[in-house]
Amino acid sequence: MLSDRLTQKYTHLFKILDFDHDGLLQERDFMSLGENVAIFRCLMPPSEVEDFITQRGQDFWTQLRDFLSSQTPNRCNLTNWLKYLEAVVVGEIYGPFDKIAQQAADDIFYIYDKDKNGYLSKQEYMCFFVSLRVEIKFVDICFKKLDLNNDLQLSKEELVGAIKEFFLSEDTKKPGNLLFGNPENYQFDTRRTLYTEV
Ligand SMILES: [Ca+2]
Ligand SMILES: [Ca+2]
Repeated sequence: MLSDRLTQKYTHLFKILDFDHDGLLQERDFMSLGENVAIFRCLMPPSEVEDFITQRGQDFWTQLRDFLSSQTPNRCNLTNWLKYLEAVVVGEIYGPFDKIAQQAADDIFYIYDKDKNGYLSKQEYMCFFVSLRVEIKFVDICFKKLDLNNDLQLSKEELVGAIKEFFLSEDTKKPGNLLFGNPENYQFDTRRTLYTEV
């Protein structure tokens, strides 16, 4: 059984990924999100990074759909999403979560480390935030907390640590909880939507 704390964080992520805010994750959410990321990353076709974003969105959806095929109902409502992440973080589906966190950090750096210097600047992290439509007012506090050594940039190690804390930690004080904004106060960037389970 998932703890309240992890449920809150995973629900926060669900709301971010549910691009059309209909209470279900569908293929179109990942396509729209990918397009949004490409726009805020200022990518112009042809672009290898844009192709990568599209591919990752498709891969993610395919993996999720495979999991859903054994669930009832077989669509991705919040309940199934929580079940899915619970299975992922204990290493039940794709192996150790350490490897998944490393891969996710590699992907985030590939997309958002625009100047390819091996660090995410605040500007680059802001692009991550905005492209996921996380409310921008949290960006300063989140960046500051995630930047553990206060060098005003995020290293890949800091990001990997934050990803692990977000998905695994029960401790409400861990900086990684703020990776995708404040999970205690989800607000969509330009409009608010009431959530109902579908
Ligand atoms: Ca949706
Ligand atoms: Ca950079």
